[in-house]
Amino acid sequence: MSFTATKFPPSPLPLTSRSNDKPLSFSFHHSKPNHSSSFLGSTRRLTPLATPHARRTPSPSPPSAVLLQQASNLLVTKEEGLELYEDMILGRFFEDKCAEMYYRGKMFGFVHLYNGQEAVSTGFIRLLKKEDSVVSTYRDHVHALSKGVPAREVMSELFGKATGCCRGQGGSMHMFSKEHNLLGGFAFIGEGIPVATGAAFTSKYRREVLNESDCDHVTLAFFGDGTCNNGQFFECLNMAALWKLPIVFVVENNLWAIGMSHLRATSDPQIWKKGPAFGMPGVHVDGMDVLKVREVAKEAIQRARRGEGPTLVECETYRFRGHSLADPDELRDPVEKEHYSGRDPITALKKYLFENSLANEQELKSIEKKIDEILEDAVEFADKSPLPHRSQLLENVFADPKGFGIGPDGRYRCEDPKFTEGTAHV
Ligand SMILES: Cc1ncc(C[n+]2csc(CCOP(=O)(O)OP(=O)(O)O)c2C)c(N)n1
Ligand SMILES: [Mg+2]
Repeated sequence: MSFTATKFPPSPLPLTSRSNDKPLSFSFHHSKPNHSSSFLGSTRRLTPLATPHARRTPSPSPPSAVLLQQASNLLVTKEEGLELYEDMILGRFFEDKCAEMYYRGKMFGFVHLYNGQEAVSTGFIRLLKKEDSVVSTYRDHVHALSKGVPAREVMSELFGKATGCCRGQGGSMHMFSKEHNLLGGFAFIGEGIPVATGAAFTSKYRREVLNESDCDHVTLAFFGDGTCNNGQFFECLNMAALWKLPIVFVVENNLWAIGMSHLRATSDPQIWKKGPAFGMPGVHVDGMDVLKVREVAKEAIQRARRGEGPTLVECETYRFRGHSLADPDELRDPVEKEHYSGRDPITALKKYLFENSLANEQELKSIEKKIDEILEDAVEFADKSPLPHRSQLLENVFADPKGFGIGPDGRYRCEDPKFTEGTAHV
């Protein structure tokens, strides 16, 4: 099996990722509260494993990205550090603004926020080229922003306006941008994984069958822990490994699927282990640390670009808000919530930048001010933008022209004023 020959799988060695931090390890040795056998920060107890070293897959060497970084001791340049900070602040402030606008009645339907998980989006997506693809879930606003979709277009989409990235037809859960190769947010869990696998197949087909030798595009598929118990996940891991597709499966394990604890719902909660089972590397990383995520992401993306196949990365993260803005968030243990809020990824990056003299307070404040202005502008833009015309309602809907959508006179039935009153003759 090919993965034993890669440089990437979890290493039994403790690897120092930061000059002044705890060892980076792709295993269960991260800081945790006082629950000795708990799954990281979860207050639930982890079912003991059959073997004490079950996490250690046959790994010949530690990830090359980490080795590379060890030499210079600093994980980012000043410029990179500030870029990461700006992207995470954009994600965080955008979501806070969404909550405000939702409660002011500017948005409709379900809105799922990403607060707390920013290190995953930023750590992975900021490494991509424009031609690379991202496939998201219903928690997709921040993935869209990291991929470069302008805040105006994302906000407008949330307001249901014609200037949104889907002309107001997608809303919160269906961000899409052809220009930015954001291949969609998907409301059905697991629905995006086959789409991402198909996108990765396209890259390989173009390179190997159509002889487009410069087509080295990579696809990132983002999805949650709860989704890993769905069939598409397993089917796509199999196909991606079988065909060595240029894809990274990024699991954002925030320990909960709505109100269901990951530990209660999953026979083996260590999701990364499913990678080696299919013949690809599986890695666990601290998803509250953007620099660690970035190291792992670099190696996984480069591996895919080199044509060496897929990687499964489990990022242990946490959402700071309820499942959606409609969720009162009463089920999660306050101790667990407090543990993770103490590990805020933005605060952690800030600390790193200060401690390594990569930024000062003033520089970070001016980034925050810039983002505030971008968001004020985005809200104003969305608010002033027109609603889509009613005729747009049935566009892109595949229907028999003689059927429901278009009347015998060729006009959209929805244009009949009686349509919205429910009395139109269809
Ligand atoms: C196929 C399907 N089944 C059930 C649901 C209902 N549902 C919506 S979100 C969710 C939980 C998903 O949890 P997870 O994958 O961990 O993502 P998170 O919300 O934590 O980001 C479920 C079961 C759905 N959307 N699609
Ligand atoms: Mg989850």
